[in-house]
Amino acid sequence: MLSRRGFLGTAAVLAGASAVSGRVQAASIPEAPTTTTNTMQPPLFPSSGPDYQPVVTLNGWTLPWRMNGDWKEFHLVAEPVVREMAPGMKAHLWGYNGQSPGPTIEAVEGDKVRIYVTNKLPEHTSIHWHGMLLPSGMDGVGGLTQPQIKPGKTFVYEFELKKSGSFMYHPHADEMVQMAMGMMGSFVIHPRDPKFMRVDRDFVFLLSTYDMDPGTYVPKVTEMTNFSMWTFNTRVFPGIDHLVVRKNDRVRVRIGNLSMTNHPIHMHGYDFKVTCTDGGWVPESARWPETTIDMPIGSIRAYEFDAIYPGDWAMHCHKSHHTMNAMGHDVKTFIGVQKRDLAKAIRKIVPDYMPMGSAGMADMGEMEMPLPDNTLPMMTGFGQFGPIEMGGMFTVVKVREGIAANDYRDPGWYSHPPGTVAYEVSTPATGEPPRQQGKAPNRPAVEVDVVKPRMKGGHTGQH
Ligand SMILES: [Cu+2]
Repeated sequence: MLSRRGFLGTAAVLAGASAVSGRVQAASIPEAPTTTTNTMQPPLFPSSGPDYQPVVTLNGWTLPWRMNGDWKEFHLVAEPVVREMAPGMKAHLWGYNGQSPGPTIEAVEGDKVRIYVTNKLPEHTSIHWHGMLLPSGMDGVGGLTQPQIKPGKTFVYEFELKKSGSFMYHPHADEMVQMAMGMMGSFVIHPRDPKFMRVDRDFVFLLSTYDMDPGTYVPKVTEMTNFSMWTFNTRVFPGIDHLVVRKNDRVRVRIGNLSMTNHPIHMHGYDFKVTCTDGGWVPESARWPETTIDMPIGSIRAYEFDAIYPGDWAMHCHKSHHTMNAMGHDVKTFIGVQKRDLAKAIRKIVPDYMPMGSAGMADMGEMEMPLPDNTLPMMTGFGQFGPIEMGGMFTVVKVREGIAANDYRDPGWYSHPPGTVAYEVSTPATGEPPRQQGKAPNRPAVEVDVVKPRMKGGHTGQH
């Protein structure tokens, strides 16, 4: 599914190119592979150098490289892209090599990397390598450590990977716009010792947010707080890949937060420990059990667990508005309001009018509401028992017996062993709910003044 962009042009052949130095001496710039695929691509196993278990990127891919002497060479192209956030909705973003986020870069501790960056955006850019230990002039801060990369130009970054761990890349040029437009990617450095912190499955993705009104295609780049699309790797439920895991595998999940708010990422069914941040590996003595990791802004957390409990386990941001898709912020709360009479009156003017949400909003998960083009339902998606009523930052960790190593294909919904699913009982006729008789012993009675709730503008909230 990867296509070859072809050679982007031959750089000037340098005299004495056999001498090893830190300068570019390649006869040509490496190809820049590109893809328009937005499903998880298979892991890219190393063909030379130390062995490692490659990562898989949710709804993403790893950038192929080439060896040139002892340099590992990559080529990123910053450019406008179209990203499908979930079937039915496409966003016009900026990204790298055909997608947003850009491809994951993978290399090994001690590698010397040479990363070509070609700018095909309408404005200048740069790339900062978040969390890396490198020479100041390779840090990618436009104006501070290098000139900006003008449209049509190619720059080269060269540095040695000093330590293993989880990192990211993003522009440090017109950042507010370029990050709001989706310019970012993951950068994973594997330990030189193949046995150190080895896992069987290693997932990576970024948290990012976009302000897109229903029916629009381009995020509003000036938004500071009021985002509407909450994404794992710029995908929303039900468009986010599931994390398919073989029972008893050691699993790592690396999450980077390049959004403008924190996200408490919660995984069901397990407890686990953070083993790595963008600062490095966490010593064993400093880890504590968690079921929710509050992801700070501009940082990475990787957690690990042994996949001993089979099942379909939800994994999501615990801010409930972040498991919703764009709704427009003027949706009113109608819980408790009897809208039947109102609806009758409105239908005389608008025949299709349908009152919503007087019990809650769950009915929206099931209803096929007419939506503007390029708009996802606010809450949607179906599981084996019915509507899941989610959107945004929600996916499923599927732990299964009997799948092959490195097989990430969707195994379908979990087949629950008999007697292990919550079930309905026939409801006995109920009388008065039981009440505690008398006062609790040795405790003084408390007089409570019941204050009538204040009514707003004469509206009682009930009829
Ligand atoms: Cu969140």
